Amino acid sequence: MDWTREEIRALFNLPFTDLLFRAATVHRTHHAPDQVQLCTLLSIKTGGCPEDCGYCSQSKHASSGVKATKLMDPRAVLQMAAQAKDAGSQRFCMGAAWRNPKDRDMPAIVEMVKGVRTMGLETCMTLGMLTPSQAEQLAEAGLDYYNHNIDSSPEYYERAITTRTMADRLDTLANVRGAGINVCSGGIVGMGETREDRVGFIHTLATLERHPESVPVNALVPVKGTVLGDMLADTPMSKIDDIEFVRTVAVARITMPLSMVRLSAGRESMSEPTQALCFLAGANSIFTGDKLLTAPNAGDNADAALFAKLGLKAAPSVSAEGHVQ
Ligand code: SAM
Ligand code: DTB
Ligand code: SF4
Repeated sequence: MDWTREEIRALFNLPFTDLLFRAATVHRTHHAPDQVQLCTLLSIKTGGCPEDCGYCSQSKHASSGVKATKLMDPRAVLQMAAQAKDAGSQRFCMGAAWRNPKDRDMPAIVEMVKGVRTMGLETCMTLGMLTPSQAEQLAEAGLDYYNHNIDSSPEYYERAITTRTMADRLDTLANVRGAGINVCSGGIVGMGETREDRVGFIHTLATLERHPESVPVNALVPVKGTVLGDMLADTPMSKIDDIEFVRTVAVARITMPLSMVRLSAGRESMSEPTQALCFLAGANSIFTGDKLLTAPNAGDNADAALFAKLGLKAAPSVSAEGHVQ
């Protein structure tokens, strides 16, 4: 559907109970409402990134204290993937703090994709901008998903990042699509943007020629030493309002009914009732484990307890060949 900004604004403006009812109805029409997909993140190359994303601990423009590392050895990556699989994860997402991969990095990246896939895990990579030929190489290796976020509305984007444009990001998404890889694209809520920016953010995703198969909705994790982390620490409005966050999840669900909506960063500091509202509003995927890329995550024990309380279960995992296991 071709959503207009007005329609998306009207969804955000609905009484909360109406919005939630509508989102939950869309959700259970297309997805099992008691199932949540489990994904595990690994930072395969941390820190020292030349980009200036104002939220990110890994930018070399930030003084967050995150140490820069080299690209991990593929064997060490496979060990981590095996642990994730044992812990019940379905998808293994590998992230690198790059503006874009260099051609000399590609053989190691391809080895990681092939190895993780052979284990029967879905593979996802997030490596920054991709050329059409790099996207082709990843597709040939069997990469299932590529994550590249638009992050915010076109208007707010420029306040958060100056070293690459929203148009650059959309080009990479087109290259990923063109190579036949599933698209994972979302953004961050709580960077000091307005409601109208959240409208523009969802509108950009929901009017892509094809909706991203996965839509991560992150709540800003304010990191000391980053532009946005420090800015928010100095203002009373230090964290996105929980109800507004749930509204954003609900509007993503209604406008992109078939996508997996991932309750991503920021869950660690989110109350159980807020997370429960997100699941009701249509979130059906989370990151497991006690670490995201550099920031803390809720952790498997907390998640197991929450799932038990809510009667949620891990979605059955799909092997690389597409068979339900
Ligand atoms: N360097 C690659 C890129 O930016 O395309 C991949 C890794 S990057 C860390 C992936 C995404 O994580 C960003 O686009 C952003 O949406 C999210 N992210 C990064 N730092 C965050 C933070 N402090 N809080 C919430 N989300 C964050
Ligand atoms: C996404 O949208 N969220 C994940 C994943 N894509 C790569 C990353 C969240 C990063 C949170 C900050 C950190 O760990 O440094
Ligand atoms: Fe680099 Fe990605 Fe962080 Fe931006 S979000 S500074 S591109 S690692």
